[in-house]
Order: sequence, then structure tokens, then C-alpha cells
Amino acid sequence: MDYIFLMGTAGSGKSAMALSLSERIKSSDVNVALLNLDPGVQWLPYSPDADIRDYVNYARLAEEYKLGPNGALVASVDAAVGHVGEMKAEIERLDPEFVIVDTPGQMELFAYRDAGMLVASELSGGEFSTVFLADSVFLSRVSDFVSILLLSYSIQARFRAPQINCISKTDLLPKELLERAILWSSDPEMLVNEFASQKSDEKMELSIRMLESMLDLGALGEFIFTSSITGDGLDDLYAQIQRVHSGGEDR
Ligand SMILES: Nc1nc2c(ncn2[C@@H]2O[C@H](COP(=O)(O)OP(=O)(O)OP(=O)(O)O)[C@@H](O)[C@H]2O)c(=O)[nH]1
Ligand SMILES: [Mg+2]
Repeated sequence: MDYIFLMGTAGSGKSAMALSLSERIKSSDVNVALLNLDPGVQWLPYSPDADIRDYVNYARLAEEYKLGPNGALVASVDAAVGHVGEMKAEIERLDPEFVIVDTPGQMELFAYRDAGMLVASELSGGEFSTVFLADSVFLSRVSDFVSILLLSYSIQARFRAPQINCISKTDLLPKELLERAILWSSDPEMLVNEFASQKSDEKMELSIRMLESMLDLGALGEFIFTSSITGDGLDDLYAQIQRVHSGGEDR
């Protein structure tokens, strides 16, 4: 049973991806379970097999402790740590090959707080992968793409799990912007050159050097370009997931 955690910027399409990726995997006759770990979500495009909302009550915590929306989310994820065993048991009953985990919209909540890491390790026994989603609306400038790379790296550095990076909602991206982003993703030299050709100052120099070193060290992986609406990129994403979890063997 392999856990795949979907993480990404707010509104980047994690929940839509949970549905479209699960459908893609099921179309290969592979059993998948869906776990929702977003305590504050009101509506989901899929019906989860296990759900944090069955164990923690976001609205009640907000009311009881007089918390704002983000404080209540923090308290909910902290409280969820005590229910990991129950959620895991619900999933195990289904005996899936993959468990797709949808995480909260406020990425920092799950990605940068200890509770997120604890939940991920306890659910999966420490063996899991992450799929990082970045919204294609952030792709109009080369500096946007560099910011996405750094954000994805911050998740990788924190979870130290195999990570697959995706640019989501490519159906919304004009063709020329999509083609340019694919080049940035696959040609590090071109990316650095374009980034360096912007107005230069001391801070920029630091950013360029940082980017170059990270690319040289292979710290910044390639991106898969996906759309949950058209299904583009889902075959590539599933193939990558299989490579990560089973050394490339077909299931
Ligand atoms: N055009 C298009 N819209 C998408 C795609 N994926 C998601 N959306 C839309 O983007 C919005 C946000 O999608 P969600 O799946 O809720 O994103 P999320 O990352 O789960 O959002 P939060 O959990 O609130 O951070 C919704 O209106 C979706 O219908 C896509 O591939 N293409
Ligand atoms: Mg969501």
C-alpha cells in the first residue's frame, strides 16, 4: 500500500487532482483509496474513503477556542494526530494499492508544521511520495517559474520523500506560455539565461547563483504538465508514480 500526498499552493487543484488521478489509476484496474486531510473543506469533488472531518470538528474548535480560520485549521490538524490510527484502519480495510491523500489548501499548515509530518509518517510507516502541484497561473514570467521551483524544493527538503512536481490546470494556459514553461522545465541552461537576462542587481546575482547551484546539483526536478479537466499529463504522472513506488514495474 503506497501513500501519495498531494501538496501545493492554495487552489492549485489538489482536490480535483485527487479525483482525476484516482480515476486514471482505477482505469488500469488498480485499487485506489482517497483520504481527505483538509479539515476545513466544505465540498469535495470526490467521495473520500476516509476523512479527517469525521474525527475533528473545525467549526467547533474555532468556536470553543475563539480561533480565526487559520488558527482553527492548525488546531484541527494537531488534533488529527490522535486519530491517525483510526483513519489508517479505515483505509486498510479496503486494501488499496495506492492511497491518494488530499492535504489542506494552506500548504504551510501541512508542509511546514510538525503535525503534517507526523500524520504522513504514521499513516504510511515512513514510506510515501509527495506530488507537488503549482498552478499554471503563476507562469507568466520566468521569475514566477523560479519561485515555483524554490517552493517545490522547500517541500522536498522538508519531507525528504520522492517527489513529483506538476504544473496544474494547463488547459487554462495559452499555448505559447505552456511551450515556454516546458522549455524552462527541461532546459536548465535556458532557464538560468532567461532568469539572468532580467534587470540585474546584487540580490539578483545571489538568486542566479543559488538557482545555478541547485540546478547543477540536480536539486530541482522536471515538471509534469497536467490538467484535471482534459486529463493531459495524467498518464505521465501515473507512470512516474509507478517508477517511484515500484522501480518502474507495471502493476
Ligand atoms: N480549468 C481547470 N480548473 C481546475 C483544474 N483543477 C482544478 N480546477 C479548478 O480550480 C479550483 C480549485 O480546485 P481545487 O481542486 O479545489 O484546488 P485545491 O488545491 O484542492 O484547493 P484548496 O484545497 O482550497 O487549496 C476549482 O474551481 C477547480 O474546479 C484544472 O485542471 N483545470
Ligand atoms: Mg482542496
